[in-house]
Amino acid sequence: SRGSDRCLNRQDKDKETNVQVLLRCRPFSEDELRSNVPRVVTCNENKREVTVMQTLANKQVDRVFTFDKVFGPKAQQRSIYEQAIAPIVNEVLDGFNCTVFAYGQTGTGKTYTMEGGMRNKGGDLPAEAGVIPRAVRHIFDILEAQNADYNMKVTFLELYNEEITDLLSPDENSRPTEEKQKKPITLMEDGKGCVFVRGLEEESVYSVNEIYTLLERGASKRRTAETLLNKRSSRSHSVFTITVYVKETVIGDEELIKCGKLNLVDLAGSENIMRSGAREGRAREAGEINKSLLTLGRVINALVEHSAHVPYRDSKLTRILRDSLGGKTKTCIIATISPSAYCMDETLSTLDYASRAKSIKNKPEANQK
Ligand code: ADP
Ligand code: ZZD
Repeated sequence: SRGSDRCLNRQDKDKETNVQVLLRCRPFSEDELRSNVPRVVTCNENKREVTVMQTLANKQVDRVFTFDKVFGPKAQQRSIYEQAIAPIVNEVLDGFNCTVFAYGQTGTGKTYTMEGGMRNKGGDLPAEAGVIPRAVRHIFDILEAQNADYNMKVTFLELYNEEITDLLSPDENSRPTEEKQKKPITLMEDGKGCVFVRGLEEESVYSVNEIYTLLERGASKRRTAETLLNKRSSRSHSVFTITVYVKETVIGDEELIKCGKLNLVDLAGSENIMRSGAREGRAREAGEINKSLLTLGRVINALVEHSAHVPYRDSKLTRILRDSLGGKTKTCIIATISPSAYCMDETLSTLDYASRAKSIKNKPEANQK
């Protein structure tokens, strides 16, 4: 039904929503403060504006960008969660699929935003906890308060060099021998053209502590991979997915299950896009590393320009997250930047990319079961 896609009726048009784009600028680090690194970025949270101060031929030519929300260097993890992510989690519990992407140059706070740091172990959420642990806690709090009959599953994968690693698969060494054989991870398509990842460890979880144990396993698996290959984390994408099924209490004996999915995506550093374009002739690996990031940019461009062909099939990332770009999922992109003059070129490129993404339209639809 290609034709009907383009010829939307009034009712369909009403359901269209733009991809939400948020901007977060990190604070200067202690090192940067000590060495007096010049600042070129200023944020006006009330006006939702970011300004990059630029001098060209002795003339001040500032560039101003507007986003759906702007978070300056003082913004706390908690306030970003409450203002930007909590409403999304509520939609997941209403049966929608939602995706949050973090996009930006390495070192600008993608992982800090999505995962966060952990200073005070145990007990309550640390102030530095990011979107993932907060979303998990929030979902449990709501379901427990509703006394809901629910089932929750999580998966955590890393995509590096077009290869998927399961961050939750049990340690090879602690497995019984007959199970030691690695499950191959492949992308499969269902009858409706929806892509899913087959062979991933899918863990049912019933408490916040269980999830933390899984996150710890994921974080430690990733650290091992990073040790074996330096810089892997800046070149890889990680996708944490929570799927929630809630049994609806219906009058009569009909049983309804509401299902919602939340994808939390920490993308490879955006500097990898330009680099791979510039060094075409290098090792095949280098090109492959960034295929998913390059294709993501091409998919965004195709959607923005209403091209007839959107190259979703050209990379694993865009196949897995196809529905998040132009599909039925509600999508939010958090673009992260540094305030420093030394990062200005990358910052401008991130701001341009994020601005373009603002005009992508999705048609969110609640899941039916
Ligand atoms: P990325 O994932 O984009 O490469 P990181 O999340 O690793 O970047 O952040 C780089 C460094 O900056 C880390 O030490 C992180 O703790 C710190 N950082 C990033 N954003 C913030 C922030 N908003 N507040 C405080 N520290 C931050
Ligand atoms: N950003 C840290 C992990 C890292 O790169 O190692 S912080 C959060 C989401 C997904 C995976 C891990 C975490 C993280 C954590 C750290 C160490 C052990 C377990 C989990 C975390 C941080 C704050 C609250 C909960 C989890």
